[in-house]
Amino acid sequence: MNCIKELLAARKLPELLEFADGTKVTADRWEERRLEMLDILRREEYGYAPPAPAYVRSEVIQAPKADYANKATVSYLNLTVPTDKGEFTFPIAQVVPTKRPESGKVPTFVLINFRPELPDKYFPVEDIVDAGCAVIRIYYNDVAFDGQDNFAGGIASHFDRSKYTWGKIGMWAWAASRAFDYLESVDWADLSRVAVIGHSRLGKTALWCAANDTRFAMACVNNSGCSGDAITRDKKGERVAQITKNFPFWFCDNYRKYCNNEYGMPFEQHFLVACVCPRKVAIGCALDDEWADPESQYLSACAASPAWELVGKTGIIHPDRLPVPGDFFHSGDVAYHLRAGAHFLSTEDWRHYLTLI
Ligand code: GTR
Repeated sequence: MNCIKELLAARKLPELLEFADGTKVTADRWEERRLEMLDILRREEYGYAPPAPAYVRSEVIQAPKADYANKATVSYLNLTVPTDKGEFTFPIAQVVPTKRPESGKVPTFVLINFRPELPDKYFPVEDIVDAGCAVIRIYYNDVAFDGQDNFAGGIASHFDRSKYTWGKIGMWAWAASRAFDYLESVDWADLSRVAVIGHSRLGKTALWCAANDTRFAMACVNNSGCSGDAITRDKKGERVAQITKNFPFWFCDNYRKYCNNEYGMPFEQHFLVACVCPRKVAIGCALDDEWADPESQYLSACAASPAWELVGKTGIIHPDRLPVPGDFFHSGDVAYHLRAGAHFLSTEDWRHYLTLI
């Protein structure tokens, strides 16, 4: 029996390795296909974002200070970017391990988080610096308010909606890319090992960010579920109808067309996962997170994997069965883990991501 193949066939997914005109995708044309899928996802789901700004200016607002038994240096900065309507500024926190290798450069996470506090239940600072990694933390409401404000505040108010149709997921993702712009100006970040990480709606954001911005070596996508990593067709828990009713401002207006019409979508969420190929994706799931649906997340990792195989990398390497809590499939470029417990970005999840960066 070929268990996973059968489960995938039942979802009747649109072809990953076929161009919209039906032509088969070959290894040398993978990038072309990736850009085609990104365009579909921008048009139908997340909206179009402005291009990268001409500059990112940084200003220290709280000078570097040793903390966490002096294992980390913590500072706070403002990042400022030009927009269509003047400059826009948002704060970041920066945590750099005091002990660094001879090169002085360390792998770095860009964490888009729900709260500005440090430490935070989703931000285990000591575990991260003990693993030799740095973090740039963005507090998402500093970029765009997570609520219905008719795009009147934050970065949204700096661009015309007739020009850019982006929803809030797109805005938070765009800000994470600005953090990468800033990293290009520091001497301590290993730019070949920068991961973007987020949980839940911010897991969707991390995945969308890495799909668009090829400078990120890895996306750590924690419990992202609906409109993130999970296959939408026949998904359990949250569906397009609920997410677009409760959070219409996360997406572009087109996405609403697919309420109760998932089979009409000319795309699926494994397209989004595959847009990170040939770089790494780490998908983290929780057993009790039925709203996200770990099975649909796993199937998505499996369905996206042929992209990596096409270009000579490895997709998810897994047994031919559904995962059980404690499973982690980390030997391929598409990594997946399932832990016990509820919807959360736990230190246990972080430990997986820290081994993968
Ligand atoms: C839920 C939402 C999910 C997920 C979650 C979160 O209410 O339905 O898609 O994003 O919020 O971000 O915590």
